[in-house]
Amino acid sequence: MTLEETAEKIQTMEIRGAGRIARAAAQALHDHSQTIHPADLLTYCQEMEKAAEILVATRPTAVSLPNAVNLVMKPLKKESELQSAKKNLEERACSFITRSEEAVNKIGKIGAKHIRDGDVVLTHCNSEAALGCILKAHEQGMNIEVYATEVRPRNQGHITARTLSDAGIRTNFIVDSAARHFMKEVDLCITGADAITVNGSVINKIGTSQIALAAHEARVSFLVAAETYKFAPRTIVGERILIEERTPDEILSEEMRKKLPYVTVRNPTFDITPADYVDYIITEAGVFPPEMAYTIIKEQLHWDNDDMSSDLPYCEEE
Ligand code: RI2
Repeated sequence: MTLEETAEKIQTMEIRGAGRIARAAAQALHDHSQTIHPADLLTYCQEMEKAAEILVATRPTAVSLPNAVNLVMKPLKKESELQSAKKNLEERACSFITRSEEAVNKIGKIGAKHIRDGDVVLTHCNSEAALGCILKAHEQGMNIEVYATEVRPRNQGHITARTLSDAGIRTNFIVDSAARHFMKEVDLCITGADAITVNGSVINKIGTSQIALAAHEARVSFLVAAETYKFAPRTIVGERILIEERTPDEILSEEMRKKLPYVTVRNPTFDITPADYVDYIITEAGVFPPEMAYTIIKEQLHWDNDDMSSDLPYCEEE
């Protein structure tokens, strides 16, 4: 697959899920590096930088995407020779992919410890990290039941229902607006995250914050399963997470909209759940309260002040 094809698939959500798009971007950088034949190091850096920009521009919210690109690209600045620059970049891309897969696995194991035999778990959207916890608990022989939301407008809940059903887990498939109605039957909510800010707010699929609010009201635990690269370093220096707003076509056809001249369709893809409504964040490095987001960014992502001040360019002319 070419870099442009990967970018297109991420944009159209054929490749989706914050972890998956991060891995797809790393893979695309790796493949692009192998495909191009630049004459010198500077040309290589410039071409890779263009590729990085294309990938990062595909979806604005999931911070896993720029974090993955940054991990692969940033050390390019220190390179002095073309062949080793290429080799090292390709190795970093592969190592990110492996570490990402391992992280999801670890989260499943850690998260499963928070699920008790007989629990009823509610999940929203389709998060491999959140589902990993549920599947692991089931694998360990726990008798669990799940409420899975539909997830309008893109219906990612269908993928979740399919996965749970394939695993033989009793699942109740509900429309998003039924979450509060069923909350009294739920012991625990687990969702994924697209980004986590320095104050511990969780940005995840639209509707997550309503579920967290209902869980809070019902004194039901609300857990977030997220790899450490879902934490957003630049929120430390005041950058805000942009909430993607996708095409109205996902909600109402153009034909329908033409008949409703006074109606504007709004289609935000994500919302923000305040840290107050989150009990724990389960990462591959352990379980943290959301208040520890700053420490995770500093200690797990190893971001320092230099990283905060510059992003692109990854290459500098002599
Ligand atoms: P994992 C998804 O975004 C969902 O919001 C999901 O909760 C989150 O990414 C994390 O997913 P989208 O790509 O990385 O469906 O845990 O918009 O799979």
